[in-house]
Amino acid sequence: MSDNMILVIDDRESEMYFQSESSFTLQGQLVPPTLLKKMDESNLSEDLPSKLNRDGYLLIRKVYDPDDVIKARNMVLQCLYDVGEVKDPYESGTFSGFSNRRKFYPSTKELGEFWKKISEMEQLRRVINGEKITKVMNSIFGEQTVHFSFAWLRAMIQGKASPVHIDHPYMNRGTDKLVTCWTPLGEIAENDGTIYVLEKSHLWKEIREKFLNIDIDSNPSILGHIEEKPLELVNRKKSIFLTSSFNPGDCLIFGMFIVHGSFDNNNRNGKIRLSCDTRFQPKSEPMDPRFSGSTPEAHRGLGYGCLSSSLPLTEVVKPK
Ligand SMILES: O=C(O)CCC(=O)C(=O)O
Ligand SMILES: [Fe+2]
Repeated sequence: MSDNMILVIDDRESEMYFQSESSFTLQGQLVPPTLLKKMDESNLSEDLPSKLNRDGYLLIRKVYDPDDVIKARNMVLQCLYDVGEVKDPYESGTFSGFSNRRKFYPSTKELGEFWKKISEMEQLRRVINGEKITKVMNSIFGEQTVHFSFAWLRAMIQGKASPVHIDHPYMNRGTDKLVTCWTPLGEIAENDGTIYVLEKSHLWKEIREKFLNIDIDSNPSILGHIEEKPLELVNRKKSIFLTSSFNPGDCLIFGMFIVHGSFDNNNRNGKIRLSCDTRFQPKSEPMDPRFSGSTPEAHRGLGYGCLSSSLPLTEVVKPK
């Protein structure tokens, strides 16, 4: 073995997670520590556009005021408490194992309206659409930016995870100058079902070609997510899961073609993982009409009822 190889291995090891008990699983399957690496952190003084181009993502800490994030979190939790899904005290964000949501909101339409009301609360919008993140987005695009009015608020209980996918097939009827901003609402530890991106996957031709111009709403039989198991995909492409824990105030920004998903929420105390994803683009570019305006139709015309989180936390859904 050459010196060079030893150096490479040492360098990788210092960045990997070495836990005696890995808490990272995907559909119950353990993710070997050798396939995990910490995301690189960026700060606002860096050349963010080139870094986003190069790495496919930007992890930026302390973008939002943490107090605002906690206020948004507590507002969401209180709404979940009101439908019986969160235990007392609601601020702890512990799943009750029970739900009254469907009793109060029996139809998809009503469930969607309930989720819309929460998603549009001022406490949440002050964070996810506020001045601080907009400034970051303006500097990334080098011009004035705007956000989709639609927001993807997610509450993930133990055992739940988002499937491996890219965002492009879900939101490509406007400009391709579009980024996702993933905002944790509260602390998210490594075993709380945190988000991952696959290293360098934004450059994979295979995925780009497979999904380019695919639109999940124009053909209902098309699957938006990637069918191959993430562990198999990572091994086949000789990639790695890049991930992190998060604190209130942090955000993760990435483009439409990077492969990502979330690990299973393995928190043993029943802590719900709360996050919200939003989309930003230049103001001068056309916006996907499904996600703009005061009553965004979103996917399949269901509005906020298209989101799996609009369903009671006790109900299981198949990813689309
Ligand atoms: O929060 C998750 O589990 C997935 C988030 C995601 O897919 C996104 O932000 O685009
Ligand atoms: Fe996504």
